[in-house]
Amino acid sequence: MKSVYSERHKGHAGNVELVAGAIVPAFEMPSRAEFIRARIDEVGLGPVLSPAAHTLDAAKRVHRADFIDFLPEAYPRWKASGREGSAIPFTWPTRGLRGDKAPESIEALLGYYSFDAGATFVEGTWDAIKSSYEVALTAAGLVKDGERAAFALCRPPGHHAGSSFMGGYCFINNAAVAAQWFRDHGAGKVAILDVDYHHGNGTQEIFYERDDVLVVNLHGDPANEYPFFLGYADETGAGKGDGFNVNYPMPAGTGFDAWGAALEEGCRKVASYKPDVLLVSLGVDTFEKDPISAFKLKTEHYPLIGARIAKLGLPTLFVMEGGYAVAEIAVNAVGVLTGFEGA
Ligand code: SP5
Ligand code: ZN
Repeated sequence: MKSVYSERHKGHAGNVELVAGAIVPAFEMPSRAEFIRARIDEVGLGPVLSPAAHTLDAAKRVHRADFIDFLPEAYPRWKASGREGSAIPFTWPTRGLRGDKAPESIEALLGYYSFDAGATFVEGTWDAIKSSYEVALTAAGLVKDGERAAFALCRPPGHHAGSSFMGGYCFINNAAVAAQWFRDHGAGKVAILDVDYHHGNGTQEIFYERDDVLVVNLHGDPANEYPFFLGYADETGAGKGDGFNVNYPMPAGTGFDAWGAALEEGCRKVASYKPDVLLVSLGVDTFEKDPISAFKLKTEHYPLIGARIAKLGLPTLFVMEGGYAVAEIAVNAVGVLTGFEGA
């Protein structure tokens, strides 16, 4: 399987987050992608290509144009306003405040275009976001041109980013962009299977009223797990999209027996939808040792996930999302891919 990777992700470094009252290094860090990159060679998965340059047009097919135009401006404006350090959202227009009116101050804009403090900017962040987007589109091109499968080693990840907001380490929704790109390049129907531990709220929001993109999500129950405010089983789509969004929320402590059963059901939904192409939002934060998650999957289970997905017999684009037990995420993420290839 061919992979696409860019070292430009490394500029998105030194970010922090607030955990239990302490400012700590963000769990989403450059070594994540570096470990996966190294593991690809270690197991001989296949060639690793650099992404081709892309304009932002494809991003604006699923995101609001003003949001996409804001992203490259965010850090330069933060600096120009005399502020120091990284740019971190910290005020949000929740109920009772005006969420319809774009403010002027950069501090306010960061909140206007986000849902949490987890999308933070340093100097190299925009170039990393852009490279991650280009990685996804380049890998999508490989699948369109006839590869059975490809791996987009995206960093930063994307599935929490919605049509007009970032959050949860995500800025541009790489999987959603690629899904729309396939639609715009001849695919009639696309399915997205999101196996990241966290609900892919951005992907769900983007396609919620559409029947041409099926979205299936396996994740921690939002009653008790981030992103909390979306991801329940009764969210099945709306309007034309009714029946084309499927959520499998699961409790903390879920192991492979129950998780694998949900994957089986999700794969059956995908199969009966008969998509022209499948995207997998590949998070491996379901791992038992993930530092911010609570499922109990073991390393031996990841190849089984890949093998089950391969059985669908679809052109498949894997898009990297989360996973934070740094060294092990490489073995687990690439384990899914070798399991797919071996099937
Ligand atoms: C792409 C992705 O996986 N994003 C996840 C964003 C999660 N952000 C919230 C982290 C909450 C951390 N809670 C720490 C518990 C430590 N035991
Ligand atoms: Zn996650």
